[in-house]
Amino acid sequence: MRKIILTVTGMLFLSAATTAQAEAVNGQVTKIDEAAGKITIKHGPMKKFDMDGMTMVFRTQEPAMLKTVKAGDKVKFEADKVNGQFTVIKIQKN
Ligand SMILES: [Cu+2]
Repeated sequence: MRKIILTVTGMLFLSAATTAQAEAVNGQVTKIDEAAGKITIKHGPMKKFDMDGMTMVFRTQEPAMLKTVKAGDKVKFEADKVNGQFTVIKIQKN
């Protein structure tokens, strides 16, 4: 019984680690449109969306995010689909 509990704990830990890793995506900002609250990012593969690397436009959850980065910055970001649109949830300069 003890062995089973340890195994389950290990699996939970692994799946949590995998999820966190899949969410942090590397990219480079190519354009910022503060008025529209949008950001264009050349991003690496995003497992979460089964998407290869590409350059695309994201909405932002908070427009204030756009003041923390500029075109040309290499970033790490997290994205989600909000109301069917790809949206940056978190972004951080590398
Ligand atoms: Cu994409």
